[in-house]
Amino acid sequence: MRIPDLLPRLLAGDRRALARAISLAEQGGPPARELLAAVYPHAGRAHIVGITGPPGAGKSTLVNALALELRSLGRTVGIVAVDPTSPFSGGAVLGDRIRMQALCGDPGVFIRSMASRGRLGGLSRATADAVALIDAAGFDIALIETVGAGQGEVDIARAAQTTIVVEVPGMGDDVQSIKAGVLEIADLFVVNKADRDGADKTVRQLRSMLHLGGPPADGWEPPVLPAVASAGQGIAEIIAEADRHATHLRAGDGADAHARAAAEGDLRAAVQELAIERLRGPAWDALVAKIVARRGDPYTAAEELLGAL
Ligand SMILES: Nc1nc2c(ncn2[C@@H]2O[C@H](COP(=O)(O)OP(=O)(O)OP(=O)(O)O)[C@@H](O)[C@H]2O)c(=O)[nH]1
Ligand SMILES: [Mg+2]
Repeated sequence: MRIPDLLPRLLAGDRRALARAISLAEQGGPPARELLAAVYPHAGRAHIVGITGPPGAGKSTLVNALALELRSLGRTVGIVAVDPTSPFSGGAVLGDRIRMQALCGDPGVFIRSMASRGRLGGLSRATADAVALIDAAGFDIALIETVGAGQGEVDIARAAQTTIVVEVPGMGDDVQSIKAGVLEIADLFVVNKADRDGADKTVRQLRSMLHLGGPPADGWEPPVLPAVASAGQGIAEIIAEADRHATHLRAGDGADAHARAAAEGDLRAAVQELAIERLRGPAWDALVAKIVARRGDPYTAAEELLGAL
């Protein structure tokens, strides 16, 4: 389908057009850029919420429960499930599909799994594009599920306006088990599996860790909420707090700061993609060979290439 045919259907919220648009964006190159340029002015209305946390914390179950609750409130939801390994890794993704069947027939819900295959800039780029397309298609909320596995979660958190970090009881006394960097990106903590022993303790520990950091610079104290995602408990409270965070961003300069950081990230990625695309060729290959042979270095080679642009 040509972009001029795809675009009006996408903007009307057609889920099949949206799925095709995301596939097109994933392929990268000039058609992807044409599409993203055309939708850009139509995006920027959705509330983008990232959900991250360790493997098996219940992120997918939580996303499912949040989506059901949001639908009952009449709000539309686009879900991007980011699988850093493979779309065919089996269990988790298959389980997610089955779990999400209750949502499948609903035109107010869109679900997409992303895998790390593909283009330059990788998963975080592809995720940001998918979210922009969901946003342009008019969905009220975009939920991004990503497993907390390192730098990726921080990159993806950058695409989200509100980041929910999911933990489970049983951190014990080892508060160090909360990875460095995670505290900084969390706008909301959920202690899921609160039907298990030790949930209260984990909630208390997280709250005191947050207090140790002193009053937050932006005036937002991340709430710590217990939940039993598998039983739908605590879900309404999470939505209320996410809404409150969105309001907080709009009231302060938080939204602007976020929008600036996101725009800068988008521009940086675009410059990188276009520059490399233009520079690849015989001269590029010759420089690679020189660097391999240690007859040249990457910095001098980069200067040479950019000078030629
Ligand atoms: N007891 C209990 N189990 C839960 C709860 N929420 C989810 N689970 C179970 O925990 C397991 C993992 O849940 P998922 O939702 O797949 O977790 P995830 O974080 O998405 O896992 P990955 O995507 O593989 O990292 C499943 O067996 C869920 O049924 C909860 O609140 N209480
Ligand atoms: Mg999952």
